[in-house]
Amino acid sequence: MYRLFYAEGSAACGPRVVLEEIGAPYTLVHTEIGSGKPRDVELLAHNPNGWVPVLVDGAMAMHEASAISIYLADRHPAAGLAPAFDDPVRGPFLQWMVYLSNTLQIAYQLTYHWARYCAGEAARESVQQRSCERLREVWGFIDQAIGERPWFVGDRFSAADIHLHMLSTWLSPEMGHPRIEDFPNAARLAASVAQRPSVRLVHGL
Ligand SMILES: N[C@@H](CCC(=O)N[C@@H](CS)C(=O)NCC(=O)O)C(=O)O
Repeated sequence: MYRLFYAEGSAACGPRVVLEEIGAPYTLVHTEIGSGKPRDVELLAHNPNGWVPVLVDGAMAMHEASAISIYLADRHPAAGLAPAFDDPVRGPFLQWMVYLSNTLQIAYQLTYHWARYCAGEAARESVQQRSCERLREVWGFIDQAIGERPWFVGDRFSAADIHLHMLSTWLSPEMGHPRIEDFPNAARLAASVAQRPSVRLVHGL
């Protein structure tokens, strides 16, 4: 039985969709992640950053949403959520899972965790403005990469589509972010992912 340290609307949603898709039994550990709020002691033992998600699988615990999704997809190949090791699109799959995590997620952090990226309040506006610009640049790059294809990697649905959809739900035009509709290929893909029962359950659609 997997355990997932979880908070609604957080980076834990993607791994939870993966758990739903593979049909493995799991329990959620609902976790406080509000700024300034104390963190669950067990969460901190597994991830001293105090972030969700953390996946616990027996004696193993790991953090990082995209790594958790890859781990789960590889452990349950019958679900077909990751290309096999000898599949020609295995490389691109890993590339996009890492890119979503280390480039697109960071563009959001400049909005939601701006204080991590500047020395003080005086620079807040500049950092958040750059976040909006960066989100437009990175989503534009992803949109071009998707092109006419129905899915992000190869010709089938994968954990990369789940991760991309999750990140599309973080766009906040009220905060100056672009809209997903500004990127028609990404919007089409995210809309397809949003039809899945797993995604409707986790994202409350
Ligand atoms: N690089 C981590 C980032 C996870 C992350 O940013 N989690 C947020 C929720 S979306 C969190 O727990 N934030 C609490 C905090 O920053 O203290 C991942 O991809 O899993």
